[in-house]
Amino acid sequence: MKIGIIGLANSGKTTIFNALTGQNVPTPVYPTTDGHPHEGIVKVPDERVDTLSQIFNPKKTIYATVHYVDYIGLTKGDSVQNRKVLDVVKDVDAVLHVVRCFEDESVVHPFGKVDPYTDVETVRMELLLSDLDLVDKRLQRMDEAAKKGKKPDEKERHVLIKCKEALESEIPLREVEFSEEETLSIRHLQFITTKPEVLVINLSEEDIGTERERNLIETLGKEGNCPVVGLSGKIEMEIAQLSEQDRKAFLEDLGLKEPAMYRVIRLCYEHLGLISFFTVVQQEVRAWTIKRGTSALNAAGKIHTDMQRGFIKAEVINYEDFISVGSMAEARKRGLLRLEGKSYEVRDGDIITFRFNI
Ligand SMILES: Nc1nc2c(ncn2[C@@H]2O[C@H](COP(=O)(O)OP(=O)(O)OP(=O)(O)O)[C@@H](O)[C@H]2O)c(=O)[nH]1
Ligand SMILES: [Mg+2]
Repeated sequence: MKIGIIGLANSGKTTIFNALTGQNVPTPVYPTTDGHPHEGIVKVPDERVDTLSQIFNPKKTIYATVHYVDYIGLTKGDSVQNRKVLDVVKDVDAVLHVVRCFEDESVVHPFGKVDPYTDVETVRMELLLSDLDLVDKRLQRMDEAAKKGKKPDEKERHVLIKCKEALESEIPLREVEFSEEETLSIRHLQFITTKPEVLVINLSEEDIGTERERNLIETLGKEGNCPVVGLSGKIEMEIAQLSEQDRKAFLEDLGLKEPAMYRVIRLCYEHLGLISFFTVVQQEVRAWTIKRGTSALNAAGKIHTDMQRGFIKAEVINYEDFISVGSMAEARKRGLLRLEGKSYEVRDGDIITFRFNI
């Protein structure tokens, strides 16, 4: 899963990137305007994988991973600059939209005032405008090609006009119903408003767990129809730098259950409808991420196309059932290992061995 961190300049994107990845990228008090995007890959924490690894003691344990990207801020009314930012995140599975809620006079706010509602609206408007720009450019190119005698793809044009109407009414494309065919015909344009959004409200430490946090979460979540995480970037960045042991004590002091690096991943999984299944083969325990509703056949394809092509059966046991008996031999004896066909819908926590023939 790939997640792009976006927001206005100085909203705390890089601080939160550090909190989520454990990296230590500099976070100056003035806005960053150039340089390279920051990239970080972290493992998806999963106690079930830890336990399977203890039981099977494999040579290798491979967790699912999340790939974070952080770049410069979006700017109100600057479509050229914004294009640069959005090109960096156009292939992500979700955007993490950071909005500044912390007061700090030493940190410049692009509009001179901390106002989360206006900021969220501004960013969303820039995303809509950027997609609208892509639509217009594409339609224009199709017209030019038509003039030169090239037959335009009428289906695509039709979908583009549907997109244009939605965007002009300030509706993000993720809220528009498209048929499978329509989705395919515009997929190459990688519209940013088709991506699921998770909002992060970046609070001052004092605001954590307060009425202000609850209000912001409720109102902004309702407005944007998206999940909202409240956190303090600065504190979370410190937490991410600590050893596991110190971290526990620090979190307890703050009244936090878990670090943001876990919370954010979990929320993204939930929001994107993602689940995990596991494979235990040849000295390797491994977690795989799929969408809820994925068939055994497509889950096999996630591992290898050969496995999908030559699919025979999936031998399945759910993690909970496996743990209740403790070993594969015992599970087999008790008939807990099921043979499932291509259309079996994989469940969260399934341990699967694919039988295939190539
Ligand atoms: N007080 C406080 N300061 C914060 C918090 N989060 C970030 N900052 C500060 O705000 C400044 C900007 O933070 P960055 O993380 O660099 O912000 P950014 O969104 O990456 O900024 P650009 O990349 O320039 O757009 C830094 O000085 C941070 O220390 C927070 O939760 N509380
Ligand atoms: Mg930054």
